[in-house]
Amino acid sequence: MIYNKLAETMTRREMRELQTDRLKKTVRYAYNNSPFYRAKFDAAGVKPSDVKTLKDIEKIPFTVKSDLRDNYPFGLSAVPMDKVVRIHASSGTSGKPTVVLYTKNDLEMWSECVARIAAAAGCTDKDIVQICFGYGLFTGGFGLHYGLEKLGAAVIPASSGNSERQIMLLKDFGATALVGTPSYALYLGELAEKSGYKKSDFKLRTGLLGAEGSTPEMMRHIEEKLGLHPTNNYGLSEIIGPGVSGDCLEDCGMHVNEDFFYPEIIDGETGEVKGEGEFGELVLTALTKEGMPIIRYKTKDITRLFYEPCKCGRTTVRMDRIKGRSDDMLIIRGVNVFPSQIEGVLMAMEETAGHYEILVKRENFMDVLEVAVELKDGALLENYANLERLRAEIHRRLKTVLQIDTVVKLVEPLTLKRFEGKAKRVTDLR
Ligand code: DLL
Repeated sequence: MIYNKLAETMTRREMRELQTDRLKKTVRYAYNNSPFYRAKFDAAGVKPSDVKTLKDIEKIPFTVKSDLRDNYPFGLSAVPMDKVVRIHASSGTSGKPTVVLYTKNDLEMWSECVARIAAAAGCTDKDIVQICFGYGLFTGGFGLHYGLEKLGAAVIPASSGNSERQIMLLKDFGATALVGTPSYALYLGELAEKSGYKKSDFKLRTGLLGAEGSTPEMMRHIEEKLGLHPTNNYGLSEIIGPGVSGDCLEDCGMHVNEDFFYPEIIDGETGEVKGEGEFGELVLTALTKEGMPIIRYKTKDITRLFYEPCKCGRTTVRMDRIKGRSDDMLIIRGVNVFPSQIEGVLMAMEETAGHYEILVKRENFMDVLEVAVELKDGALLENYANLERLRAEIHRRLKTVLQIDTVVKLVEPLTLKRFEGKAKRVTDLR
């Protein structure tokens, strides 16, 4: 079902006209209301009147994460506090969180976006949806919650944690859709199996999974464990939270709500804008935001865009699943390695479960990449020859993909750390 036919099936020309109109308005709005943006534009010698076409966006300097940190907490605001009705923050890895502010209209737009991506993933008002994202400063819980309510689904605000109880609720309430991170969905599937449940004990049909990277192979593991159709959705706090883009059932990239978020792909180093289908860093501009306008935000997420209309009927631009973050990219002995490449290899093996850890260290001035992966069946550990064969095969496949040698460790089922929110799989000790 297409939630908003008008917005999601426009011709390219209509979309560009709408985006141009909204871009001009938002640039003027930011300049007039946000001291941060006024200073940024003035420093770059750009005036709102310089932006007449979509292409003119390239005259505007980028906004980066440190702009938000340096202006902590409310320095990017464009409204007085009496217009703010919600405050969220993302924890980030170091120092102060980045804070985001929403007006009533911002929340309305956010719910609309989430309702659209949930409908694209196959959810309807008949669904019973269990949300396993944390309800709090993180945008995942509340973001999905209000969007799914807007769609008319019955929402179970289970929040994160207490996995045994999550499984009990899934079963007893007959949840038909699950919302969470891919790694947590997989964990719930495993735990259900271990606790003696069968797939047929659940009515799950759809997984609305996001907030972290995943590979098609990982999604297949989730499907196998929970018997649902997993879909991927993307967003980030600085732009709105979840709802920036999401998969439809054609499984060919995530439809961007581009009447609200204008995407560009750039070369992260030079800032040069790239063409359709080329990989690069995603840059997003919120086209209607009031509380905290954000223009040309460098997400650090690596993806590419496709403009061809989709078989599902939507004409909105699609973004490929995130290949990695530019700051997640490991440089091992001079070679660029994305954790998602390692995941792709590991998840494609029959014998391994969905859990792995990546450790990078330096030994004798050399980078060492160590990959630990859980076996599906612990019995394999008792047969040295088979174990060694599997280890060598994983090593060989990783070498083909990464072009470097790795140290592969096979570990017993259920021994690596599990996560209730976003998984942290990489430790870099260098
Ligand atoms: O993770 C918002 C969200 C919540 C999205 C729930 C989807 C579902 P932040 O905590 O600000 O916001 O983290 C944003 O997470 O820049 C990406 O690096 C990563 N990310 C989010 N969704 C995906 C995804 C939320 N589907 C950062 N695939 C982003 C890969 C994702 N990475």
